[in-house]
This record gives sequence, structure tokens and C-alpha cells, in this order.
Amino acid sequence: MFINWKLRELNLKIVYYGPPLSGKTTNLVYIHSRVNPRLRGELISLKTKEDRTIYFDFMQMEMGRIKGFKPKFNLYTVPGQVIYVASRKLVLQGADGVIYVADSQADKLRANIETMRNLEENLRELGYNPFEIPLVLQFNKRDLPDAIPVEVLRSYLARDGCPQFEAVAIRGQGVIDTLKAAINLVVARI
Ligand SMILES: Nc1nc2c(ncn2[C@@H]2O[C@H](COP(=O)(O)OP(=O)(O)OP(=O)(O)O)[C@@H](O)[C@H]2O)c(=O)[nH]1
Ligand SMILES: [Mg+2]
Repeated sequence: MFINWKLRELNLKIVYYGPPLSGKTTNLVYIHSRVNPRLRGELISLKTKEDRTIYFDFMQMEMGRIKGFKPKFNLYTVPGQVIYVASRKLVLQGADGVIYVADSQADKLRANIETMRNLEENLRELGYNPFEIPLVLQFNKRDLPDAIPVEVLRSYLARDGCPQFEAVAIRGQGVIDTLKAAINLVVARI
């Protein structure tokens, strides 16, 4: 969190984290298309020609005032690919909340678990208690025929009390609910 006392602005950071190709960028693209253009900035995507995130995607959105302060949410996605593992940690730095986008496909279970471990490790290295930072879980790609039951994903990835949402991000399903839950957790914190 960064507070600009002069402008009475609160800058809050929410990071979309998850395994390769789970749909992190798709979430952000949908949000960008739905938020009133007067309340959001451009969507900045640093990606390869195959649309894979290299460093991050970023957009900023404003919301109503909280106790006289104007909150600005800075939404980032990390790159899922292992070769960009260093940028994941950089992007995570300063996060006020995390949205973990899991891929529901059966053959992605291992990648989901490994990336969750990597998230916890990076949080610890950045000085966070990984079990205290606001976290929302999104089970994405529920439309695919080989999606495994949510209970299985939950048993490996969820922690007590963490809000969870099923999603089909390519259709926007569950995307806004996930973001709202993260915003609520982050705002409750401050
Ligand atoms: N069937 C299906 N495909 C999806 C869904 N969400 C995203 N995709 C597709 O999955 C692929 C990867 O989506 P991205 O949003 O680029 O994934 P990412 O997590 O940002 O990937 P990296 O940045 O490389 O880690 C794209 O082809 C999307 O269209 C979904 O809910 N269902
Ligand atoms: Mg991406």
C-alpha cells in the first residue's frame, strides 16, 4: 500500500498469480472491458508474439472514496512460465492481496500445486506471512470436459476461510466476483 497524503490517494496492489496459461491475463482483459473507461487506465501487456506474459500485465482502476481517501487499485498478473520465475517475485513485491488463478484441467494439478508452493515461498522471501496476506482462489476453465472436481482442487490449494470462485474467464464468468472478493478483503485489511 502506498498513501499519497497530498492527493489523499490510497494505492493498493492486487496480483493475479498462478500456473502457466491458467487464464490470468484473460481475467484482466475481461475486467478492462467491463470497467467504466473513466475509472480505469490503459491495459498494459508485456507479452511474446504468442500472447504469453513476459513480465506482467497491468491496469489501474479507481473506486469510490473510503473515509475521504480515493482508492486506486493496481492490478497485475505475473507470467506463469517457469523461465520468467524471477519476474513473478518482482511483480509480487508490495502486493496487498493475491488472486490465485488455478487451471481446472486434470493434467494441470501438479502445476497448480507447485505454483502455490512457489507463491508461498516468494511471499516468505519478500517478508510476508503467506497465510496472512489476503488471498482469493479462482478455479478457472470450468467449461473444459476434463476439469477435475472443485473439491479436489480445494483439498490441495485452499486455506481456511479463503474465498473461492469457479470461473470461465474466457466468458467472463466468475471474473468480477473474484475481483470483488479480493477488493473486499484488501479494504477490510486497511
Ligand atoms: N476453455 C477455456 N480457456 C480459457 C479460459 N480462460 C482462459 N483460457 C484460454 O487459456 C489460454 C491462456 O490464457 P491466458 O489468460 O493468456 O493465461 P495466462 O495465465 O495469462 O498465461 P501466462 O501469462 O503465459 O502465464 C488462452 O488461450 C485463453 O483463451 C477458460 O475459462 N476456459
Ligand atoms: Mg498472462
